[in-house]
Amino acid sequence: MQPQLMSGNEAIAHGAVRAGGGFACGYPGTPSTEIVETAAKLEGIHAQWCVNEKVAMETAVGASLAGTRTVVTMKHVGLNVAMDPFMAVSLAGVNAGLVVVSADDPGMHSSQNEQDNRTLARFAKIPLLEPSDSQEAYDFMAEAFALSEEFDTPVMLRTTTRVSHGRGLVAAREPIAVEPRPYERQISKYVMVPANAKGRNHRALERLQELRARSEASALNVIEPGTMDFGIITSGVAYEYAKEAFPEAWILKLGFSNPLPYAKVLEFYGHVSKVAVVEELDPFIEEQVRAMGLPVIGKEAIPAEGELDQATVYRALAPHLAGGPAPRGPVSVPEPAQLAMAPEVDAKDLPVLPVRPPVLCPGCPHRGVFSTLRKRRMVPMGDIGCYTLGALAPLLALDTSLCMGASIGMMAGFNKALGRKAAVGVIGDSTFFHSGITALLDARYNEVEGLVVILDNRTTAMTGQQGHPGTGIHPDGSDGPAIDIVRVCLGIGVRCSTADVADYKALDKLIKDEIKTPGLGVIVVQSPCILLARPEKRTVEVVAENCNMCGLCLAIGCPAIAPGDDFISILENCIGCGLCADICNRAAILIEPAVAV
Ligand SMILES: Cc1ncc(C[n+]2csc(CCOP(=O)(O)OP(=O)(O)O)c2C)c(N)n1
Repeated sequence: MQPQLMSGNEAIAHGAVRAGGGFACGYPGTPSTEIVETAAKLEGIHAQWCVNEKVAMETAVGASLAGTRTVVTMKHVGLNVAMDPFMAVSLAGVNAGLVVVSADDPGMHSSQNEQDNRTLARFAKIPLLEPSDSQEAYDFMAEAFALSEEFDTPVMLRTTTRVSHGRGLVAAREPIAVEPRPYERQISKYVMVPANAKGRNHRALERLQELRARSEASALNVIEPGTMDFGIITSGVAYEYAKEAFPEAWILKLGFSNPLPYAKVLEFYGHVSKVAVVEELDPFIEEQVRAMGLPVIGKEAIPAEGELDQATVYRALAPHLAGGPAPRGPVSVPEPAQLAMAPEVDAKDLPVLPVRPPVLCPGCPHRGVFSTLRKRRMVPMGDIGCYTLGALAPLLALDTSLCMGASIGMMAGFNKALGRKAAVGVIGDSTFFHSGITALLDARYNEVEGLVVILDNRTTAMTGQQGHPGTGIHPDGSDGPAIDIVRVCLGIGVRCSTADVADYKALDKLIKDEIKTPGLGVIVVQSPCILLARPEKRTVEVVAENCNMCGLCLAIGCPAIAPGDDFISILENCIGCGLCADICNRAAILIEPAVAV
């Protein structure tokens, strides 16, 4: 078959199937999401979304114990949620191969923090594989499953945004036939009580030594000879940048980067007299090389934040080469102009792009909720989803956003500490199921005075419209049972009412009344994401003589409303949700059918 163009995420799913993988699960999170989405379209593998990453990890361990090669996927912060089972399964080990994909996001393209999860593989004493392109993402899956079974350990396959989302040609390999691995009862291995865990911990430490020997011999850790007296140790996508910036340098490419192959590193130092480590984010390899007592150029030159690129790597290291030890072979450090991306570009030659801050879509139902909430004297504790954009100007309707599910617990703590209903928690439907639900149980148990607004837009909008327990939609598009949020709330004894932003005035009143009512209350705003609902476009007109540019409608932050000198105008991207007409108190905005609101 001809090589196919695939993103790294697609390649991981295909690579899993080729290597006999039969189970894929995870929770959406950029840049990991498309792995489960791709697996859901492939034959021979079951794919499912789990309610959160912890449940996904536990589900994956169950599938592995049942004898199916399994891949579990999440974004870097998702692994924080899954840390408890992750650390324990390192000791318990696996039955069929278990691969944990951690998709990290250097540069925080769509994340609340920047963390380097290579450290978490080391922390958990498990092997770490780092593909640098789509072909490797595909090939490394087979290696990962094999290592997992041979060493009785979960294996982390760590990608970053550029590997996950970059596309490259992938040549399909021969499918791997997998022997069945029936489940065997092994209480001392799978029951992590202290007496058993001690033995397993000892085994994990022994395993680490055996894995180091394997990493020394692994074909994934290669020395690529160069012609300069300069060597670069690198892994993942940073390899591509290093290679392009210094095509004549010696390279030690670490595809299997934990445990670090000490002997191979020493061998590498035998070829060159100056070595740099090129890695994104933390000095993960660098610090281990330094601990070996070896001199190395590292984070004093290479940025420890954000993404790298060829030009950054070149600019960071070139000064360290000038005046260095005499070259052993013919040396030519590429001139800046030789780099694919010229390091020095005159800003005046670049096209000026307008600054486009992220903004809620025109017609987004979250906007109506924020418009009413911001009128109340409550501290709005936010959460993570599209609705986090409500914190930005001009809405300024959320005071906090910490991590998924935090809004309800923060609201509870705030109100308890002050002894009154001072804060409101604002949370999306997917986030509610992910980790808000336990905080609501807690608030009920602790008799919190509070209000929770659940923005039930019937999807996980932020990561691209995935299903969740509230919708029942599976990653292959099929329908499953949908769980009713209102009944969940009522079931735990919490007062719960519903609203729809289409009736803005009723929503406004409901929020006002609920704030005044003692106890804990939930309002579920049942208004579907505008990208799902795709309502018929209604025309909105401005009555110029009624508009005095008071700014009320502009304050809802709709990208379809533009200020003018004397009156506002409605732009073409308006979908006619009518919120601006509801908000205007001068009848300056009319919505078709021509009804002055
Ligand atoms: C621990 C963790 N997992 C996943 C994500 C990625 N993520 C951000 S918001 C979100 C869910 C948003 O869905 P919802 O709460 O329904 O809000 P919406 O975007 O639909 O408004 C996800 C999966 C994350 N930031 N953190």
